[in-house]
Amino acid sequence: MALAVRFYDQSQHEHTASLRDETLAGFAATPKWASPKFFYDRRGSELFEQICKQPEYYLTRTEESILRSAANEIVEIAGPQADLIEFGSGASRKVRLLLEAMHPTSYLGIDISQDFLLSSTQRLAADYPWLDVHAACADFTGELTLPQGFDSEHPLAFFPGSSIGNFTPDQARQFLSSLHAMLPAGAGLLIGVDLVKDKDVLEAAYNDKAHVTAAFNLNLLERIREELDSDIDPSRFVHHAFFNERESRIEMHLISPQAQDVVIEGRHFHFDAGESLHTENSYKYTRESFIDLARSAGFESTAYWTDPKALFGVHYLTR
Ligand code: AVI
Repeated sequence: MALAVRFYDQSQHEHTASLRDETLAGFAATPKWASPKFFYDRRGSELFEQICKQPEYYLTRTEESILRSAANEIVEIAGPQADLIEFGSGASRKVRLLLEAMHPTSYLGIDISQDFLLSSTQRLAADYPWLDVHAACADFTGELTLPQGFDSEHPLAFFPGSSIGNFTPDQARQFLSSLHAMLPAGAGLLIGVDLVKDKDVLEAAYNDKAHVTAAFNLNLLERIREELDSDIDPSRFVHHAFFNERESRIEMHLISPQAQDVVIEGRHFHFDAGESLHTENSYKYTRESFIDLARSAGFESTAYWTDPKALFGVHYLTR
């Protein structure tokens, strides 16, 4: 059944770098890197959903429990008229807590993974027939523009999951500044941010015993092999994740245990034995260090919630 989701394809925006261009640039660099935004093809998005269910990955369930208990306060602060814009909407599960508490007129989900975005927003449209559902396929690490067709005087931006942690602090400031420029004065930004904590707890979350995070990391190479002209063999790489205390970030890498050469789009790349491809950073903030960052992008801190173990923080920022 075709459901009423208004869809906007912003993925071919001129500022959007392609998998091909970024992969070639990252493999040619020293040290080698790949952009984490390319984790999220359909399989990657499904693996990420599996990660969220792993006992070690406390982020998702903790953020959900915070949102559940803070939902009424959030509605009071945002006001009854606010429309929701979700960045990195993925499976659009956490937003349900807000939709049910707020009953907004419209919802806009923005995600880079088109199939996933469409199926999850169609589910929202089916479950909430009173809701005007919009979906924009876009890379919001590039330029931020709201699709013409989605119009709201009182938007509440929602950026859950500590996805802001996948940006460097400079990129995060830039993203927050673009969001600040895009939102009208007085609009809110509800944002989930993972907190700095014991190294063992952090490292366990990115090295789950079921190896789902490893599969998620390696899927990036599957994608390069399938979508680009490449002989790269994911089974010749291993997942490695650790907490870099100085930078306050989890780093994910794919290590080549043996020396090897790979070809991508006709270009040859050499890996020494033990050499790494750096695939992701996941920055961890304190309550204060995140508020400082948000202030530097023009936001005010209006409210903050955490869980009893202070694992995760949810900030309400006002433009
Ligand atoms: C989406 N993002 C916030 C996740 C994180 O924790 O940085 C992605 C992830 N990478 C490995 N596990 C989960």
